[in-house]
Amino acid sequence: MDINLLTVPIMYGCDRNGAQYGPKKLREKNVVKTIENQNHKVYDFGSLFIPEISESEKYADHDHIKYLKSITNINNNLAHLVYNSLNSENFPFIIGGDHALGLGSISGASKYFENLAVIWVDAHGDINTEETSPSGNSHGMPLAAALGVGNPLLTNVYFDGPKVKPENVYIIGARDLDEGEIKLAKDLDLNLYTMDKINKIGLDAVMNEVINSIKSTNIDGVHLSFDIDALDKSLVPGTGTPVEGGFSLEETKKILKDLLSTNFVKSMDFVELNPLLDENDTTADLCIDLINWTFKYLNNFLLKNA
Ligand code: HAR
Ligand code: MN
Ligand code: MN
Ligand code: MN
Repeated sequence: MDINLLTVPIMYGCDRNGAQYGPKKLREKNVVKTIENQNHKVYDFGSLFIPEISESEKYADHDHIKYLKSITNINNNLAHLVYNSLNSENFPFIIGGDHALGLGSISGASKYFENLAVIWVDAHGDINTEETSPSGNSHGMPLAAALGVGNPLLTNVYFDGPKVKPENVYIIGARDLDEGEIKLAKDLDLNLYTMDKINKIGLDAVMNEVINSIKSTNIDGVHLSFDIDALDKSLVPGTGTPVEGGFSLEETKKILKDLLSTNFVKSMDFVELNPLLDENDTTADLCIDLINWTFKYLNNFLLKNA
């Protein structure tokens, strides 16, 4: 199938130097060829424009959310590219950069699909708001904003209001949630599969539950947002906020295979590689392995009206 590769070299969402070099590193590692070798046609649209802002201006737009206006603008632009990709029957594959870009991807996919679901594979929930965020880093907020919760500049990206319904949100692999995130997940009754829960009922059962749940509703598209820190800390030195107790490589591949072979994933983010933190490119090489695996199982793309 046809893939639109969109890269978003941002670090304003994590406020840590290096995440902006993820796309460059993965291009050097032949990410395009990797996808093509799995029999897809790749249109490389290059990187989104990221304005240069000095450190001293990070709180110019908001006293807690860093680089708020730039994050908003970048996500607005990304949303339109994702929407147009889907509209032209291509699969948008978005490489970051930090996870703040998830808001733009979801917003674009949400404009295209009537009833979008989001699967968020991550050590974190990324459902903080300006009130609950301990850091002010917007990569901890995109999923909340997509649910319509948080600062209006974020919740109204691309079009006003919520982009996804709480019952259509699945978080898999969380093990580092802030207090406010736990409360919001509970209040909204999100489908939250923490690592504790996964260890209790088993990954097989979790994947079956998620897939059956999506199949049993009238969801017409799934956006998969994959944060590499879902993997165990020991496997991903090249990411900004690694957390212990995460997935093994084998478990990660099972998650990706199970989700992608169902054919309902229509767009995907791949985020949070920080080449400056990496050790001998081990994380970058792991990313290439996972991207190869992803596109091996992404097949038989069916459009919503096909
Ligand atoms: N929950 C913390 C915060 O909001 C850390 C967020 C984390 N990092 C990510 N996102 N990589 O998944 O500041
Ligand atoms: Mn994340
Ligand atoms: Mn929609
Ligand atoms: Mn994370």
